[in-house]
Amino acid sequence: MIEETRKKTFLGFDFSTQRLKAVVIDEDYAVQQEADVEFDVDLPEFRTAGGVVRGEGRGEVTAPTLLWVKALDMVMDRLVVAGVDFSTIEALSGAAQQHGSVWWLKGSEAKLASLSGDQFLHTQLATCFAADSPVWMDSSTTADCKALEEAVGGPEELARVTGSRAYERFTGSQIRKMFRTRPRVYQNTERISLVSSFACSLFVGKIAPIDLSDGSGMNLLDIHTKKWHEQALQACGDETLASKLGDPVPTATVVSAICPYYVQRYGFRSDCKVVAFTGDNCSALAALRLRSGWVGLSLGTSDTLLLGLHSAAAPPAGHILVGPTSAPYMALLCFSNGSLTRQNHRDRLVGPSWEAFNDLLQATVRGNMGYMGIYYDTAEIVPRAAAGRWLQDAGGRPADKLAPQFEARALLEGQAVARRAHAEDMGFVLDPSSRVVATGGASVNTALLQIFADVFNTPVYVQDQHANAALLGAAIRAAEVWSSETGTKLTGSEPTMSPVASPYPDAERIYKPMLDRYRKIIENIPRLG
Ligand code: XUL
Repeated sequence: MIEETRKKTFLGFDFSTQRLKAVVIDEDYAVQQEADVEFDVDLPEFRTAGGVVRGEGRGEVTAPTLLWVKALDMVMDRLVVAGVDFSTIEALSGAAQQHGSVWWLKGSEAKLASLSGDQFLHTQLATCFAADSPVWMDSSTTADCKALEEAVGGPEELARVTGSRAYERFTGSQIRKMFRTRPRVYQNTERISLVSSFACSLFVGKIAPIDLSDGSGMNLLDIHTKKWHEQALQACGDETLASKLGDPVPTATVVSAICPYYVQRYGFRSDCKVVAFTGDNCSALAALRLRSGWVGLSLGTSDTLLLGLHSAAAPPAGHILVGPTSAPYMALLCFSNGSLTRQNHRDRLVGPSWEAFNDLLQATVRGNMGYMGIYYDTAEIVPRAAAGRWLQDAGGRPADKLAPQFEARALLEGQAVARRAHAEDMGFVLDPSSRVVATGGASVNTALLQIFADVFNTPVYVQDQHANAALLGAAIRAAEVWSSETGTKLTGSEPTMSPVASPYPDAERIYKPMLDRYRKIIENIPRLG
């Protein structure tokens, strides 16, 4: 077959908290095959619950690293069963839960370099890990966070340099805890990987570099110079830490060709390219093809906002990361009151029907005659605040109760206004090319999307091609990096989406004042420390 007409496919993985997923896409970026391993169910011998193990110490949450290796053996076999022809895969990449760390014992890189195609990975790498992997759900490092912030000149300075204040789940404080409480593990560790770079290592047969985007979730990387921050490293380990981490690389990097193990065992081409793996949120941004000035809106249990940014401001809340694609930076904002809160109040106001709820909305006008509401059924992360409910009338006076139709609109408008206000706090600027790209369960609700279109004064598009944006993003990144390296244009590279909601001409006049009112309201609600 001549080179141009040979079938080309791309493989993506997502090492998420509860499962490992894989997807093969073609040149149109259409899904060809998928496979999935659920840790608790398929690998019960590791005794995980939800993919993790809760430790004896308060807030400790880890995952047995070998579980992920064994899951890869399994998912590869499932891809074989699904009929994947590995010889058509031009490039592969992956996404992984952010912040978790992998502790490679001394001598591990040599084992990675000499994998035999006759055996499973997990039997050959069984003795490679110095400790279980602390994961993003761990919250046991509050003291380490304080120490890190102090060493770098305070929380604002740490946020300016690394893109985030110190967070318990971020890798820097996790490393500091290991250094402090288990010095022998630290000393015996050859290299420290993120879950993403660890997973990439399994494909390249050497310790893969940390990519800049996922590396921004460590509180250790200077996101401006794109180098490790000396003071932060010193605060979290000793003089060997920089070499344990290795130099970070841009996310759109081909790390190397796939290692011979996969050629022998599965029939991959020996020149199949392995593109640096990255964090799941970074990968989701890639799946939505977000450019600077675009907003990715994932409407799930909680609402996550992904923003493409031209430059990096010091974020008061949320996180700024080096961008995984063309936008130089990205922001990540996670609002804990999302779909669950919307549903609770729908049920309270009209029962379990979105149709009935949307009828209520239709009975009100945009701007809700000045009635506003903030609904936190659960403690909120952005801003950090306790659960509560605050209602106001048009004059800014607190209201105890509103008629159901006003409550319905106050809830949704309040959420959309909060998303825009906090996006702007991160340095996000709307421009004429801006758009909101919505995903997730609630993105089918066009009444909700119309409110987002008006509040952001920008059209809303829906990405419904695939439910799992991080997984699809992994395969798309493999395709895009391969395409730019080889100079080959791929048919899937131009997303074909059409807007599902567009703003009314008076949207900015109605909602701009509400943004100011929202900022005033949140100044006065009880904050968590
Ligand atoms: C992001 C975070 C989570 C994990 C989940 O900061 O901690 O979204 O990436 O996999």
